[in-house]
Amino acid sequence: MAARTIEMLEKDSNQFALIENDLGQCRISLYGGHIMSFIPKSDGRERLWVSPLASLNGERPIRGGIPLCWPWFSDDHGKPKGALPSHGFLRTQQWHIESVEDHNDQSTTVVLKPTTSVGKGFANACIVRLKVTVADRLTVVLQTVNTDDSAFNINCALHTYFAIENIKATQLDGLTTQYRDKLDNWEEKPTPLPYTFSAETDRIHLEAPKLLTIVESNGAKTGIESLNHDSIVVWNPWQGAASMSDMDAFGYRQMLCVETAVTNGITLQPGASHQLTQIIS
Ligand code: TA6
Repeated sequence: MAARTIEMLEKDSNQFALIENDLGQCRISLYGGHIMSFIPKSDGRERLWVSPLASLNGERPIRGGIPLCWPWFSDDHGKPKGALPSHGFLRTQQWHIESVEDHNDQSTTVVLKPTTSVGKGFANACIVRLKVTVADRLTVVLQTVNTDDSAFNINCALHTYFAIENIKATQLDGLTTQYRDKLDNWEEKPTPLPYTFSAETDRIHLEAPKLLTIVESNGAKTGIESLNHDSIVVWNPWQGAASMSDMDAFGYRQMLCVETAVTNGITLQPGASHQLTQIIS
């Protein structure tokens, strides 16, 4: 029988779950339903980046790991900027573990639910779950089920901070068409090929490739498989990190956000469900 453990620890009035099996290890903060770490046993390399200055006590969203953006992305909620919390209200509330299931392939699935799936700016009846499967890859599914008697529209994203050795020696493979540049009035521009990084980057790519790869000059490769998305967001704050209280000035060098996202809106009919999925290898 596979050796699987799940350990709960409390710190700063927040609870953390450590799930470990023969294939991998994953750490989740119950505040935010926030995955903070994934390490496959095959190579022992941490795939996720969390800022050393991240707030972990529930006072603000955790800087790093996989913030859950729902039911809108960034400030795109149809209200004046700042009227509603950026990236929605899942990542700033307490979650709980609904179930833990071991599978014959030695993987483990943990299902978590938020305290509430309604909030200021969104009032439709629905069920939200986060399904995390720990294996030699990490499968993350943000599920939305419409239990209302009317349709509703959402945006969402798995806002993943990937750990890299040096952003200046990193390339992102798999994006080839156009993106909208948040730093230039959302102007549409061609994806640079090769996709390397030398300045602040904040882009919504208007394509939904299934497979992306972060390729580092030290030979490390991180696979990012996406399902049920309509776009990919790529972000690195570069020198902007210096003005972020929960990021050290040079933290931008060790991270790259590649986000599996729905940013063009998806309408869920009553009874319908959506599973935004990112698989990290
Ligand atoms: O995903 C890119 C982005 O929308 C950036 O514009 C930046 O705001 C980033 O998300 C981080 O947002 P946060 O609210 O977590 O500081």
